[in-house]
Formats: sequence, structure tokens, C-alpha cells
Amino acid sequence: MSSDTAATPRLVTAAACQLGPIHLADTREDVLKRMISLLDQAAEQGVKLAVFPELAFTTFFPRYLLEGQDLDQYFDIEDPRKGGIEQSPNIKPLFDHARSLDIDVYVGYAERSIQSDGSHVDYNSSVYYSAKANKIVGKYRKVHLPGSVEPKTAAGAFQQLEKRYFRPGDLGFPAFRAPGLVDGALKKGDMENSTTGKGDPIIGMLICNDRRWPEAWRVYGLQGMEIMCCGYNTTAFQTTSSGHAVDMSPEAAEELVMLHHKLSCQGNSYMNACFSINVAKTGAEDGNPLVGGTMIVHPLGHIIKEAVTKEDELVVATIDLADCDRPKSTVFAFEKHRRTEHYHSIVERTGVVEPELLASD
Ligand code: CDV
Repeated sequence: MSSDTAATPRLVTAAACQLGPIHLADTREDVLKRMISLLDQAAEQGVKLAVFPELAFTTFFPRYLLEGQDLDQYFDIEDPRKGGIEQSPNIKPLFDHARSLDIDVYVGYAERSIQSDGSHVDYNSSVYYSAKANKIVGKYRKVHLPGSVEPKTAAGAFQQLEKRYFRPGDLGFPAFRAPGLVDGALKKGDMENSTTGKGDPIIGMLICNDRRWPEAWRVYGLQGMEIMCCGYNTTAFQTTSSGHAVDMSPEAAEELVMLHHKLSCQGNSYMNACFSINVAKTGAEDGNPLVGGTMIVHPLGHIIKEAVTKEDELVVATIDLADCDRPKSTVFAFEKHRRTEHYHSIVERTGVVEPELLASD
């Protein structure tokens, strides 16, 4: 890629569709109405890509110990014999509406994946629906599941049971191109010296806790990702290993959570020379506070636009994917500067192995 000539603009108007709290008593129909209302507002502002949060259609249920029907109601069935998740009655109306408005959608949901023998495996998933293709063109299953399998037993402990309810994602980090988002995208077979940074936008997807893991971003970065979409439900406080809130004022705790959220998204956007659209479910769900911080981040690391409420709110920006070109061709030109011969431990080791202790004097 050359940075000598000014790149042709590749403009996309994108919306981070923040959702306020969804309480246990809220119905799926009510939530769908709120999401469709955000899509309508987005269409009025010329939006072509709308990004919704993790587990967008319900309350953040992994904070509860649930079984049987109480748990089943939160899942959407993905049965390949019945046409996939886009046919789920809970989700189809969102995609149908998006298609009528010519808007692409990223959305998170609890996936119950039906296997060929009739059993099921559950994932915390997201899909990318393309209005132009009128189908799902990207799918992701959350890799970094936080929390525990067994509930914390200490009195007053907060639960985070994602490891109980979901299996770790098995699809890796597959970037893909979204058709119809930018004008004049080069297609396969077009004769050009270089097609880098000139095709249809390259999209990556992460879910919540994944955004804190640079390995995940880098695997996408190595596929030339230009827009990262990431929905999340992040508690507005941090917990100790026993599940109790860290001992600090609620204000200080939330400030720290927000700092870590922003460091993760801004740092990794910068280090992979990509835009990121980071979308919260926020506010207090039945008294359980979730942090906000919905924001669209530039490849140079700064926040282009961010939410100002903890309610349903649209954060809209027109981004120019050509802004990825300079960092991708200079400081983060991976092909020129990476030294993979020194990176073995990244894939060979999971936990920390400290250097040997020093001998006593
Ligand atoms: N839903 C999440 O993945 N939440 C985690 C919390 C538990 C740390 C997060 O990274 O925001």
C-alpha cells in the first residue's frame, strides 16, 4: 500500500445503537420495538450500518442462576434445517425492517445451535446482516467468556455465569467484506496494481470481554480489518474473586471500569489501524448497574463520537475508511515490521510462566 497519494474517500455513515436497561419483566416485543425505533431514527440520518449490543434482545441473564424454561426463554434457536438464525421469530422482524431501510445490522444474541443428532450447543453470538445481500454475511461466537461455571457461594456475591450458559466460540475471528456499504468498491477481477484498501469494507466482530484481548484484535488486524463492531454488557463496578464489589465508592468504581473500556477500544483500534464501533447495553437492569461508554473510535485512537445518556441513544458518525490507509502503510504496516519469530509464547502458552527466582546474595 502506498501512502504517497491521497486515497479516494470510502465513506460509511454508521450508528452505534445503544440500548438502555432491559428488565426481567420487559417483553421481547417491547425490546424489538425499541430497536426498530432506533433503526428508524438511523435511517433519517442516512445511516448504512447499525451496531447493537451483546445479548441485545433481553436482560443480561448470566447474572442470574437459572434452569429449565427460565433459562430457555433467553435463547434463539439456530437450526440449519430451518434456515438459520435469521428465521428466528424474535430476530427476523429486525432484519426485515433493516432491509426496508437499506441498513446493515450487527446484533448480539444467545444462540442455541441445534446439532445433527438433535442435541444443542449454546453460544454468546453475533451476526452481521447485509441489507444489500439480504442475508447474514458474517457470524461470530464469543471466544473469551468471563465468569464461572459454578455460582459464587458467598453471601451477597454478584454472579457472572457466562461460562455456565455458553461454550467458548468455535469460529475463531473471521473477518469478512460487507457489500454495498461504500461506493466504487473494487471487485474480484478488477485490474489494479494494488487492491488493498479499495474493496468492500472489511469487518471484524467481537463481543464484550473479547475487546480486552489484543490477540483477538490482531488476528482481525492481520486480515486487514477496517471496522470492528463490538457490543457489550459491562457491569459498572468490579468484583473480587469471591464475587463482591471492590471496596471503593460507586463513582470511583465506574470511572475505573470506563477507563479500562476506553483504553481497550481506543488502544486496539490504534494498534490495528481500524475504526471501532463499541455499543453498550447500559443503565440499571433491575438494580444492576451497567456502564455506558458507547463510542465510535478512529484508527488514530481518538473518540469521534460518544453517547451522553444511559438510555436508548443513537451515536452517529460518517467515517472515511481511507483514514485507515496511512497507519496501515506506515507504523502498522505489519508486513514490514512484525517479528513473528519472537511471538511463539503467544500461541504456545496460555498462562503466565515467570522467570526463575534469583539466587540469594
Ligand atoms: N459481558 C461481559 O463480557 N462482561 C465482562 C465483565 C464480566 C468483565 C466485560 O469484559 O465487560
